Amino acid sequence: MNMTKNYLRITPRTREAIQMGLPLVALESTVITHGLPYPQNLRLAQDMEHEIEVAGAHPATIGVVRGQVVVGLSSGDLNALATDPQVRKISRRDFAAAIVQEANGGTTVAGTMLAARQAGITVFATGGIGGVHRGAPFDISTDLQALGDTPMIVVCAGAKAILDLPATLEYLETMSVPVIGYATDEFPAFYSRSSGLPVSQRLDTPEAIAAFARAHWALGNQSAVLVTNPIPRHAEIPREQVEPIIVQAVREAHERGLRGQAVTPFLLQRLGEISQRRTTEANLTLLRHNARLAAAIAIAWNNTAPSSRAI
Ligand code: PSU
Ligand code: MN
Repeated sequence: MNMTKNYLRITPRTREAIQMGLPLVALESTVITHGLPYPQNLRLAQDMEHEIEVAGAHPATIGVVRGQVVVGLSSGDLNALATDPQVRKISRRDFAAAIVQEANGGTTVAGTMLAARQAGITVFATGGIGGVHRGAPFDISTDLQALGDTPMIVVCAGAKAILDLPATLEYLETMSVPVIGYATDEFPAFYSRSSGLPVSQRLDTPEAIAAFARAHWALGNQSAVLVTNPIPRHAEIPREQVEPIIVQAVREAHERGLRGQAVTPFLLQRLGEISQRRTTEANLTLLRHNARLAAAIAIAWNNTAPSSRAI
């Protein structure tokens, strides 16, 4: 059932935190390798870990280094992934290829969830999950499958606005994934706080989220609890401003015939160029914001002793 230790390496600091039952937050690395340019990507990775530590929890960034799946990347590892021009994007099906070819890779939401689960980590922070792409209804991110079959609390700022949000929400419903609005009734749209679409449940505190997750899993559900945390107001790009840029970038992706893994990184990069980095700045802010909330949820989760669980 577990990846053998040859494939999965939990670094000592992270292993100790797991063994001591301390609050942990997993972090993905595709945002480092394919989501942001160097050196912002490296700084962001360090900032997210710092936010989690300041909040009183332990970060464990996950990625693939020379064919080994690492839970709790060192700063040297982060630097290697942030600067490797050959670095791969690793979703669930890509692990084995990276392992046998001893490659470096950034793990997506789906890939990170797989490794975090093997390590026994319950809370995970990212920027925006993948979803159903616009105008390409068969391009559905594996992130949605992973959310459907991995019991984990995943904190995000909604699905990336480049996606078909109504279709993405329908898919999450099909996969039995509760979509929690953190202090909001609306599904946030990544760069914008609102989408006009409802969440399945609003919750206003980390403690309520921890209690919700316990109840969800106590009944035998295997799906994730998706917590959506709207981007802070000061960093928000209103929907009517970002939407035309997204339409343009999606059109360019179609014109270039981009497919598969290349689509999301292209769109994020083009949005940054067209908006003169405004979308990139918003992305950085929401990532740090999500790290903070995830740390609070990890602490709340740990404070609810399993012995006091009423199943
Ligand atoms: N959020 C960001 N930047 C990113 C991603 C999310 O702010 O780069 C990544 C995540 O790792 C997510 C992936 O899992 O994009 C989705 O890619 P795809 O649509 O190809 O499944
Ligand atoms: Mn895709």
